[in-house]
Amino acid sequence: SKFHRLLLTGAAGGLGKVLRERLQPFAEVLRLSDIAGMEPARDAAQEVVPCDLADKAAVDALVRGCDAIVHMGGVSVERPFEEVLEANIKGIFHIYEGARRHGVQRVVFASSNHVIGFYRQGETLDASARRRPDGYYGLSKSFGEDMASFYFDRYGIETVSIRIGSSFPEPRDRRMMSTWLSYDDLVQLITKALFTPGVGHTVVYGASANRDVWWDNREAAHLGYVPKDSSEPWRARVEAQPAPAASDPVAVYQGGAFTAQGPF
Ligand code: NAI
Ligand code: 15L
Repeated sequence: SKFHRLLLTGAAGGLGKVLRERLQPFAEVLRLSDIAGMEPARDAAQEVVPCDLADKAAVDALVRGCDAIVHMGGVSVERPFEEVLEANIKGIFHIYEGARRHGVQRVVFASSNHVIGFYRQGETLDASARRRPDGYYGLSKSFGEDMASFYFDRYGIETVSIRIGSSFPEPRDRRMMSTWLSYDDLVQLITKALFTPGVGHTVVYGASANRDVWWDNREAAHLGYVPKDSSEPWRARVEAQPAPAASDPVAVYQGGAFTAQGPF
């Protein structure tokens, strides 16, 4: 199936550029938005709409006319609270208010492993585990998940919050051997999140079928997400790198280095 108009925020970002190509088949019109510069629309099947997520009126206009939202936009690393507040915390509120006002029924929210970043590596978590955000960025994603929960309970807007691990072309370090999410698996997860009926507010971890994965997705089995890729082909190359000290946060916590960044 296909949406009439699908909104992708964060379209200029690392994942946004991938999704710009890979989500096009699922929409007659893909509306692409970011605060950073974007490639111009290729044809009538694309709309490029620059927008600051912190601007409520602009986000309201952005959401108007869309049937679903893939919300990837925002600050994606640990930053001073004031920056996270504008882009992520006000931003997610503006997205849901726009959705409510304009009757959008489905949101896919790019949450992050940094909502549970202070668990130790090797502990297995499911979606019900108490959140342990590892910074202002992780706190903003935790708030975003609560916003999604509230807008479902109050207004029936459905969301899948994907706690993305590390979605890059390849796993780059030992931690990413567990947290890596391939682009193909990301796209599978987002399309299931868009089209599975009756998701309410579902929280799912975004990881590939890695050997030592830390996350249990049985609570999100209704999505039918079955990862196809694995970090295993990169093991030898990653393990040839010098190992961090056993006490280094990158080797201790699921959130890795984010747990020790700042304060800004
Ligand atoms: P990215 O930083 O490359 O892309 C985020 C985009 O959001 C950027 O193009 C940026 O210009 C835009 N943005 C920032 N502030 C904005 C504002 N005020 N208004 C409008 N747009 C704004 O990040 P990436 O890697 O593409 O991630 C996409 C999403 O997925 C982010 O929300 C990130 O937090 C989340 N995520 C990504 C992970 C990964 O491994 N790539 C892991 C976990 C979560
Ligand atoms: C994230 O949430 C970030 O957006 C991404 O840049 C990576 O740092 C990723 O987590 C990770 O934990 O590897």
